[in-house]
Amino acid sequence: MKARPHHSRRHEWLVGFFAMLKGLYIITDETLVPGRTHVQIARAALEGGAKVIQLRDKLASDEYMIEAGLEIRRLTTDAGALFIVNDRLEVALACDADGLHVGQQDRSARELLPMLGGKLLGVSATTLDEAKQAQKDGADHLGVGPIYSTSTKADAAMPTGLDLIRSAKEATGLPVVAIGGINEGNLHEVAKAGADSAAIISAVVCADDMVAATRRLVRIWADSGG
Ligand code: 3NM
Repeated sequence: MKARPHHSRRHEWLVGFFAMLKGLYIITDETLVPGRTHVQIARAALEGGAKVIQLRDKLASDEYMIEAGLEIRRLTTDAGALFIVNDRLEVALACDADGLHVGQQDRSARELLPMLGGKLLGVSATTLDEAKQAQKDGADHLGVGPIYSTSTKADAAMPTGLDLIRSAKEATGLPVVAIGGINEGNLHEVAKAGADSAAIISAVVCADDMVAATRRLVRIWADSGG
């Protein structure tokens, strides 16, 4: 599914998106395992059954990200998966990604929304207040976390625990993507806590076999009622 809705079709598009935002959401990261590229990670995650791929690179040039993003756009379209770009509006637009994800430190949702042309907009929240504010600012889904402690994000906040998944969902009615420290040992708790999706970096990117690791996570998610 591709994000080309006219404004009047946004509701219809979002309903379709909510159905797709269920399951494993794998975020690419080229800094963890030297030589593993965004495209390789995305390809493996999709082969393993990921439903959403996010291209995330805090250091690379827009040009570099666009080149990777165009390939990930093709791969996600072929797999029937969603493609989200972290932080970089220009990259999301150039690659025709399905959406953009921003953190609390990135450009504000309110500022970005009019420039997104109907694409999805996810916002990270670490507290219930941030979740409510994100919704007011126009977010259509939330990234909630870090649920557990993580060393993948240098400036990650203190772990929120699982309760924020349900409270953010109840307070906003928005789909919730849980993130931070999620792995094969705790994914079942995240599914049972009511998350729509689980966003994962290191448990896939650092695995010896990224396809097999994604497959195991997909299985755990399904077996836990996610
Ligand atoms: N954002 P891992 S935690 C990118 O809390 C990111 O908003 C977070 O990586 C947040 O799955 C995080 O390896 C890192 O813990 C997630």
